[in-house]
Amino acid sequence: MTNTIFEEKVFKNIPEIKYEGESSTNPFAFKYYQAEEIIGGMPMKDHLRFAMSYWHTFTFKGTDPFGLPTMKREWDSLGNPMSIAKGRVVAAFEFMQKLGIEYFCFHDVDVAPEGQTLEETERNLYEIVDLIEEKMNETGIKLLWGTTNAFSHRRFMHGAATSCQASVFARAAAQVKIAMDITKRLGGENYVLWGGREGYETLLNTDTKLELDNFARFLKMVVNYKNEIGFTGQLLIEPKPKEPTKHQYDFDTATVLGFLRNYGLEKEFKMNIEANHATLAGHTFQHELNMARINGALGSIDANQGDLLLGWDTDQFPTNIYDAVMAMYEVLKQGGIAPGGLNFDAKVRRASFEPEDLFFAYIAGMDTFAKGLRVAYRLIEDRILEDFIEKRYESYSNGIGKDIIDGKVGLSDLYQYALKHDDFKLASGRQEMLESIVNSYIFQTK
Ligand code: XUL
Ligand code: CO
Repeated sequence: MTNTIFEEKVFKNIPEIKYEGESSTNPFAFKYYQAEEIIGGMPMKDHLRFAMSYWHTFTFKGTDPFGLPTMKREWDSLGNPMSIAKGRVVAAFEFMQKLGIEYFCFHDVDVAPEGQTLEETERNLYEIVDLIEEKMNETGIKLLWGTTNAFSHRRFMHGAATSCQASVFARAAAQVKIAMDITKRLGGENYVLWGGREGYETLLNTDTKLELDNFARFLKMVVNYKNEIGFTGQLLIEPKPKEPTKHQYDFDTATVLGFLRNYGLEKEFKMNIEANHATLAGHTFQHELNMARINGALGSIDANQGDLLLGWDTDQFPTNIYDAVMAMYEVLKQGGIAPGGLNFDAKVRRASFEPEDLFFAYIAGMDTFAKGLRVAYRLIEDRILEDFIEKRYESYSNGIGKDIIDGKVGLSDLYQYALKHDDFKLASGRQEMLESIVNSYIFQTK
């Protein structure tokens, strides 16, 4: 079936992307990403676990609030929506193979058109899933995570699990059920819940208590269903502070952790941290990764970047090396990202409309994170930050500091101590010195 969709390979003019090293000027080559190179006893590809986002790469057409589609895609000329959907699958697997990407992620609606009824939608979806499964078997490419889109359709205008309409809650639940079934069938290693419209626009019409309780009820159903079908993957929540709604309940990692703990769900979910969502929340990418990590909740990463001059989710390919270093630093400190990975939840700009641009974008993102991994690994190996931080807090390893840590003292004891000790032995934080060292690691690491 698959061979009859296109007469020739879709990306026939593009070579297989190989590693050529730092001095290469070939735009169709990796300069830093060498999949099999061992770093710290593990191939780079297993540290990074790169995934392709189906929606941005194969479904996105270059529209924005002011403009029509710009992308030139061969599959769009295949006629009816189901043929286009099949063409996308064939093209997507060819694309991943050319880049050596071993994972992908998708929402139900990215891969198959919605029908008039839920039944028809489900039929369409399973027809495409059959083809996806065939291609996965043929190529060995795996599913990092599946999810459902419960935010684009007009039925979700008031939310999905937090909608004021119970029938919409039910529809969202049905979609999650189907998407979880599919994720399990395809051997997905994670299942993601991003609360696209789980939030509110105005408190004039919103019962926040009921909405939050319902959101928790929904997540409990997800956990129950996971156990019912024996899905062994990791459940992930993806924090985002705003957009599409003005205020989203999954604002950031700290908010989500508080919510999960409030409803006794903290053992069931980890975070899928997205760089652009972190910056929209007024945090750095590293802050969000760090908060998740120290709370044992760092599950996976949506690797992209925003534009700090624009106040919305621009979902650009990650090219900022500093952010990539510090992101990989957090990943290494937690002992790896598996079973999560690095999903490029990123899209090419609408003026980058040619198929080649998709390759350039992924090469840029993969090289940035590969170099980030190399630098972060060396920083940790040389204990550059660790030794400094250890020394900075050494007052807690003996004397009164140790008593505080051991819970041996209270306010009265500390009052007595403070009466006698007002020499605070403060030391410089040395921020600029550390920044300079990190820079030299970036400059010098091959
Ligand atoms: C939206 C976003 C989503 C999730 C999956 O900002 O990041 O694409 O990653 O629904
Ligand atoms: Co995302």
